[in-house]
Amino acid sequence: MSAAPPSPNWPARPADVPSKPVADERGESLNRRGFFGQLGLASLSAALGAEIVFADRLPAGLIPVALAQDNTPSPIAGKEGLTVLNDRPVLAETPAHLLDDDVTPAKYLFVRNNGHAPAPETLDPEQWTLEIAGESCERPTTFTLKELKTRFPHHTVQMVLECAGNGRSEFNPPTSGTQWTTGAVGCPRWTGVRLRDVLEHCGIKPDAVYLGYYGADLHLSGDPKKVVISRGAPLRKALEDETLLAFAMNGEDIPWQNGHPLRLVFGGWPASTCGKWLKKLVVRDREHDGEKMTGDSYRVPRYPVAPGSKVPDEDMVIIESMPVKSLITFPKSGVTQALEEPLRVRGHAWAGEAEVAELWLSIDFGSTWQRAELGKPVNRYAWQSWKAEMRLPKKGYYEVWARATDDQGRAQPMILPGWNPKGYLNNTCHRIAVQAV
Ligand SMILES: Nc1nc2c(c(=O)[nH]1)N[C@H]1C(S)=C(S)[C@@H](COP(=O)(O)O)O[C@H]1N2
Ligand SMILES: [Mo]
Repeated sequence: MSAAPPSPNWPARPADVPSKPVADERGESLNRRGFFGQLGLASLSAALGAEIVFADRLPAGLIPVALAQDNTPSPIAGKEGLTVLNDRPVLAETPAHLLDDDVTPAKYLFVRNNGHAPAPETLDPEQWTLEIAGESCERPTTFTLKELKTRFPHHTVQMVLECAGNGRSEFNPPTSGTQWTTGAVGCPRWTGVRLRDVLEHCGIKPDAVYLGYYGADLHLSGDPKKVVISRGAPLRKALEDETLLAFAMNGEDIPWQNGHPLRLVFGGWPASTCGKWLKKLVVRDREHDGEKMTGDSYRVPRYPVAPGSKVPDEDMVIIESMPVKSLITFPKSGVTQALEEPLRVRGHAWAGEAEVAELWLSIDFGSTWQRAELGKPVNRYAWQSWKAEMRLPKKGYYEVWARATDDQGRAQPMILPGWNPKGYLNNTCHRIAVQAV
């Protein structure tokens, strides 16, 4: 027998917080509370074109996911079917159903640029160099990419890459930054040399505590002296087996927008730590103080705060491990399902530095849960695939919700985790719409 289902932890939405507009299928703006003020359940069902079967369990104020989705695709070079959120800088996320592969193909890996990507003709692997320096590096050295590849053993690790702001669009009140829905995540296979091997070769002084990176991208202002982003991780993280200086992804060159010819990859940490178009690393005797290491950037309050709060700087802490999370990658949201057939559902789950222990599914807005079959990760920091067969009791509109629990007993919240000033770490249950006919 399976363990008890995860207990509901429905968050109280503060009554005085202004609701965020949500675009409906006709492109009209709906106000979450206004929507339900004007429309009853009957008109909601009419808009969906089906009866909401578990309507008695539908939380007040929740927009059915079939009405809340917006998958307007637009092309960028080398990418297929991604939703482009911005073009300067390029920001593009992946619709959930395109993340169905166990190993994310290059064409489906999201793009998050803080500045302008270096021009492709400047990214010659033959000419590329990486400088290792910083006050806590014994022997500062500049390697050519060729030297890195020939001097150090190669390792291949499949690792989740997820922007800490993935899911930001759902926070209320809205927070500034890219309004990602669910698609700023992927899990390709990275090949490179271990950062530890290279750092040990250069010598790490006993006072070293942090590693910072610099890339070759250009600041949005066009000022070459301005740094786009310069983050990193504590030395203990930098020295892990899985931390790579990656020169290949899925056995090929890393795509241009994703950091070709060299990028840093940390397992289970925000993707902002994984410097692209990598030119320089600094071994620091203090917490790295590069661009986007301070203030609200990639930081969250050390205690829960009321939505909309101002949080003192000294109470903000750097995000480390990403939280437990999952995606339903099949079927595509909005699918029509024959009632006689079992509904086959599958997806992936991941939990930062932890492992996913359980995956539960609900078709009745989180009232009851069914356990899915969950696979093991191919290695630490890879996502885990899961699948299940479900039975829909009668014709009508359903939502499938997926909820993962990690090996520390932490589960995804059903609607929203704690609000924070920059809208990071939204690991809400993913929801898809299904209509049984
Ligand atoms: N040089 C450089 N590295 C960078 C960034 C950047 O703008 N420039 N963005 C970071 C952030 S915030 C994220 S989420 C990931 C995105 O990686 P991707 O574009 O390959 O998906 O790269 C990180 N590394
Ligand atoms: Mo990010």
